[in-house]
Amino acid sequence: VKKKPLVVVTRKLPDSIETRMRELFDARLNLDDQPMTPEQLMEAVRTADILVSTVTDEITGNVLKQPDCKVKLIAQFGNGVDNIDVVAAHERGITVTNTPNVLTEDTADMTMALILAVPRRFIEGAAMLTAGGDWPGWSPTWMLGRRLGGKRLGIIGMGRIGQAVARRARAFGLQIHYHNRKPVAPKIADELGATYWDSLDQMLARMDIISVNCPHTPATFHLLSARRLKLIRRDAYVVNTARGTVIDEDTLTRLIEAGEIAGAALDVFEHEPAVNPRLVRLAKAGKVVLLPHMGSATIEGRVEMGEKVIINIRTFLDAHKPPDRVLPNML
Ligand code: 8YV
Repeated sequence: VKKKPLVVVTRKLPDSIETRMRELFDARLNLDDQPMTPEQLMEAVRTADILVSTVTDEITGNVLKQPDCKVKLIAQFGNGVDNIDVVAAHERGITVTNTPNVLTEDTADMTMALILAVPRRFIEGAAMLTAGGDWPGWSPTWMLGRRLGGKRLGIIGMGRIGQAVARRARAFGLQIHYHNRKPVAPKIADELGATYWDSLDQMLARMDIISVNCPHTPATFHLLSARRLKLIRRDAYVVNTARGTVIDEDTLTRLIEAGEIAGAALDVFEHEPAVNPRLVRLAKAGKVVLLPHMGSATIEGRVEMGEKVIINIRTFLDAHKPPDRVLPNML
């Protein structure tokens, strides 16, 4: 009898996915869902044929360059693969896959919610009532926010998620602008009514709301650097559902504190799960909205991500190229 491949799964996955993995593979599941320590991760790549990883696993070059590293496939449960040294994996002949598409719409929904959240102040309002706060009753001048319609939204990264955000934002009456490595196809730009900015600097200086929707790659680390953040208008908002590392978070925090940027809505942070206490203070003051990395967190999405992981593993084991391979030149 052929031995089933050992598949080590670093985090707890939806029940239906774990059941299927047990049927198909010799699956070593992580039932108590504690993130793996660096030592456990080192050990996992030495014992597993296949590793199912998530954003919380730092799979560095050091982890992969161990002489007795055995793993042949790293099947990431997630779209972003910035936690994996893809170049080091490639050099060692290790295949890396991710789970694109299935989380696009959910992430775009959450981005849209965050685009609304700070200007329309609904988190602040809800928090006040939830805390049993004293509501003086309706007043013509109370809890006023800013209208979305007619404002300019600047999307950084016009891939699948950026485009899904643009479609939603257009329905809310926002004018769509974007910066990307290259313009999208004219047909898509037309459909989205989207204006391309080759210069990120120039776009930043003119937008009312900026939404970060690009992956973290070496080229996008601190893309919103201190210098660029200073180009943003005083009455503008920054939204990030991509990766915290794309923004110089400390400078963003300082600029909001100083009233140089109106506010921000952040689902991701530079040093997750740590959240800068100064951002928390700004949240209490209604200047920012903070979410704990929930962009793709739907039951449906997580099951579909798990199904994609299984397809990638099975195709790999059938000696075919898995559909969602990530190659260094894609970064
Ligand atoms: C996932 C994400 O929850 O897919 C991504 O890139 O940020 C999230 O949707 C996480 O990465 C799981 O690995």
